[in-house]
Amino acid sequence: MRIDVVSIFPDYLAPLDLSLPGRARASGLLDLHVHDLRDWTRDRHRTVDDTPYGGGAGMVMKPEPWGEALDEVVSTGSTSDEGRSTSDEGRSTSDEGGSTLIVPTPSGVPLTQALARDLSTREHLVFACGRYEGIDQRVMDHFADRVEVLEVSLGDFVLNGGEVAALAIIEAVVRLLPGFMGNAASLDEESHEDGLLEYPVYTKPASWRGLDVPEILLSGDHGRIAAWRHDQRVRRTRERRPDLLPPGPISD
Ligand code: JCQ
Repeated sequence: MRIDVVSIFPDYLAPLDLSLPGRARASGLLDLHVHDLRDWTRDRHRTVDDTPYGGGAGMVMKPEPWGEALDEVVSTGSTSDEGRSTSDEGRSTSDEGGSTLIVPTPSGVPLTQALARDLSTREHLVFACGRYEGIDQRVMDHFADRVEVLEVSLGDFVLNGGEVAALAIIEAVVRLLPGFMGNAASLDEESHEDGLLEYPVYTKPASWRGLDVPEILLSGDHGRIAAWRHDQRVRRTRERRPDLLPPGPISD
């Protein structure tokens, strides 16, 4: 998989050189490139924002630098550049179907494990990290004619920019790549009953600061342990995420 990230703060993406995606990169599973949006500005001040049409607070990211950046980055994607002449470098028309443009924003569709799994099957992901009040909508509308464009939200809260959200999405996706280490555990994840929160987990010591591990977990009775864990999942979900449970009376 290839991932390109475009941002006015490319240094924010430095953690990608360490963590989980860093290991996928080292193993050759992931080809990751971070770009500075200002490299595609043409004025002396390298301007990326302007005041919103219609009024309102804050600034909006101008479409022109994004257009020039994404013309280049979106088309470099998919399978490989090998065998492409240097005059063709980064250009193609036929392989653009392999690119998916992702714009992290609180106004997007929610990131779910199902969406992360879908994204992990794509050949080329491009992240457009916005700042201020967002990116001129015409950028997303224009590129939607060339590639799939997904505005994606991590949840109902506001960050200063898309960079931290892009990091989270990339980590959620890269850990699902086939051949990535620790993948056995993530396959396992899918075998769990769907749509419930996880049960609480414990390890040694059996007693810590006066708190004991639930005795059933020490019993060796795997049937009762499985039933207890299921009950914990249901209780936890009812308490923390009732939106995940089907409507109606509590059945246990
Ligand atoms: C993502 N949950 C919150 C903030 C505008 C593209 O335009 C904008 C992007 C951001 C950054 O993303 C988030 C976010 N998921 O704040 C404002």
